[in-house]
Amino acid sequence: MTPTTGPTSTKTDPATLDQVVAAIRQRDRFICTSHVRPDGDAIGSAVAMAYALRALGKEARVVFRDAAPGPLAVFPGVGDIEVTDRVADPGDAVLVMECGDLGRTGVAGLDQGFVINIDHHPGNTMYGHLNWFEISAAACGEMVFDLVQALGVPLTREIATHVYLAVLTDTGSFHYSSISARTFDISRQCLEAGVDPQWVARSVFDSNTLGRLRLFGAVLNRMELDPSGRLALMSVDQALVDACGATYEDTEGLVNMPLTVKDIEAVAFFKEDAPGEWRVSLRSKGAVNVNVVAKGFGGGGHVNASGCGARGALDLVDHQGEELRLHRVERAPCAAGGDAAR
Ligand SMILES: [Mn+2]
Repeated sequence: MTPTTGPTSTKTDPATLDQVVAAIRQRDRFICTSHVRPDGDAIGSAVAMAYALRALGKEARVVFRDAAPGPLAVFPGVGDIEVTDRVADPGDAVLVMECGDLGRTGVAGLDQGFVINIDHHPGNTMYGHLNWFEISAAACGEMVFDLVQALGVPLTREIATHVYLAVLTDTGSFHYSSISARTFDISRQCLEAGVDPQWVARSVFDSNTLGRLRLFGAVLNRMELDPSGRLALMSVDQALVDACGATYEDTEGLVNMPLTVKDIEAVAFFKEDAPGEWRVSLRSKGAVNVNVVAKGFGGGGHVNASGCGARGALDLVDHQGEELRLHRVERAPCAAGGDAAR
C-alpha cells in the first residue's frame, strides 16, 4: 500500500450504504452531478447513477457545469447531460459524486436540496445530508457499482460501460496504487454485462484531435527537468494553445506523460489561467507524495495526483528528497479547484 496523508482510511460502515439506499428509495426526483471539468470518473459515475435511478422508475437529470470531454460524447447518455452553472429545482435529492466539497460542482442551487455525498477523495468535507466516503475506492465508479447492486438494479450494458469508463480512467489505465482485486472483479462483471473494453479504450484514448497531439508535442518539447532529473516541470499558456490549434481541455492527460520516463518521479504542470495565475497539476509515482505540496498551497488531492493554485514565476520550483517543494511562489487559494483529478 502506498502511504496516505491527511485523513487516513475511514471506510464508512456498511450502514451508510443502507442509508443511501433508503434515502433513494424514499424519493422520486434526482439530480446526478460531479465536478467541474469532468473526467471519466465524473461522467461515468453520474451517468451510470442516472441510468440506475431511471431503472427504478425515478426521474434523474444529469447536470454538469462543464460539458463532457469530446471523446466521451459517444458514450450512452452523455448527449442528455445538462450543462449549466445553476439549478432552480434540486428535486428530491442531489447525488454529488467525486467531489471533496460541494463547490467542486460549480453548480449553484444544489445546496437547496437534500445532498447525498458519494466520494473517494481524501479531505472530503462531509458536506452532505448523507455522506458516503470510501478512500479505498479506486474510482467513485466502484462505489456506484456497489450502490447499483444494493438498489437491486440489474447491471445493464449502459451502466456497466460507465462504471468501466470510470475505473479505466481513474486508475490511469490500471496503473495506480489504488487498484485492488475488487477493481478487477468489478471490471470482470462489467465485461460480462456486455462492455467492449477495446471500444471503450479506443473511444477514450484514440479519439484525439490533431491540435491536441501538436499541443502535447509543444509542451513536452519545452519541458524542463530539475538538476536531480527526477522532477519534470511543464507549462502551458493561451498563446501556446492557440499556436497549436488546440484548447485547454486538450491538455487532459498530458501531465502523466513525463512519468513514462523511468527516472522521472514527479511532475508539476503549470497551466496559466490569467497572467501570473497558475493552476498546478501535480503527479508522482510510488512514495513521492505530491498531496503535501498541494495542501501547502491550499489545494489537495491524492498522494500521487493533486492540484493547487499558485502565483508568480515558473523558475522557482525545485525538488528535495522525496518531497516536492514550491518555493517563494505566493500561496493562492485553489479557486479553480486545481486539478486534483481522479
Ligand atoms: Mn475519481
